[in-house]
Amino acid sequence: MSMNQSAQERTGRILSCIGGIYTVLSKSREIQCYAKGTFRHDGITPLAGDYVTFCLDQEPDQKRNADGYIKAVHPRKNALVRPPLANIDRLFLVATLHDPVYSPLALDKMIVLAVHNRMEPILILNKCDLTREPEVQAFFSVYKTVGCPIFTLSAILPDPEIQENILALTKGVTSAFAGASGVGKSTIINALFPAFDCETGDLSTKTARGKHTTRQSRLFQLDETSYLADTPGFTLLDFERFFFISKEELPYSFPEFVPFLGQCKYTKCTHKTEDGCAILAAIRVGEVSASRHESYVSLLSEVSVHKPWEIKK
Ligand SMILES: Nc1nc2c(ncn2[C@@H]2O[C@H](COP(=O)(O)OP(=O)(O)O)[C@@H](O)[C@H]2O)c(=O)[nH]1
Ligand SMILES: [Mg+2]
Ligand SMILES: [Zn+2]
Repeated sequence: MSMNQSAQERTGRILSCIGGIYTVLSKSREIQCYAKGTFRHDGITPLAGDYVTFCLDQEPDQKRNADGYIKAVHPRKNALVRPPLANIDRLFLVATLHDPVYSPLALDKMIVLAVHNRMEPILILNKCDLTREPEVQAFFSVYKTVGCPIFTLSAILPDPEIQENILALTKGVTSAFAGASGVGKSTIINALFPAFDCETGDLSTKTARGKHTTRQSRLFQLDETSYLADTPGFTLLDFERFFFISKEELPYSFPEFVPFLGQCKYTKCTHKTEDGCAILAAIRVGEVSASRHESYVSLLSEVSVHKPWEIKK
């Protein structure tokens, strides 16, 4: 490679970061970079999933074991602080009716966070082998109004058709899996992507091991345009500290509410109990589920306690 070429700016995507060295994927090559840019003064830390501009060093930095340096982080679609990840398009939310029993409020909060952060939610109800059909139907009837895809499966008894349908949703996007520990995220990922080889197991062994390992995030390239975040899986706790949403924005993060917003009798309707509320009317005709509305009311009181200056974009 000529000197001239090596000074050029290039673009790529960060796959991982270990000890301050970023692995940047650029034109099918993995390049090791350190961070050196004005973005550091703005308090921006490059994350796995970031699109970046980088330069190759004229001479590879032996001491740092790097080939070049990141010069700029491109604007993000979204970013999570824990796990540290940027630019996630689809969030697969895994829930179970047994072992562990899902919490509607926790699941609804995850959906809010996904929608608010421009991640498309996909619901997976796993461990259906442990669940009776009426329970599955009850889950379905609550969540079908949300309008996002819903899959019911048993990860230990893989169904090729369901797998194909889930795989299709990972094409051309960056996906991540979220849900409580033990719901089967790793088992599902392993069934879908055998090359990936996630660690599965019960909670106790994982916790014991977790003490010795740091939480890393890594993007796994599935094909030229598809990526999967390799995280230990994240739960609501990881989101909690970053739950910045105003009470005016909250109803917009319930996708099934959106067609009715603006149709209430009072323009300042909070959709809790007001007369002439279009959301409450939608519940009566089955277009919004009562359980989802209950979660909305709980979340409304939660977000209302944040002072406006605590709400960050
Ligand atoms: N019965 C049943 N067990 C499952 C299913 N999926 C996963 N498991 C088990 O649930 C436990 C936790 O799974 P794991 O994939 O590690 O969960 P994660 O913490 O969400 O990654 C493991 O013992 C799995 O074998 C399922 O569909 N049915
Ligand atoms: Mg796991
Ligand atoms: Zn209303």
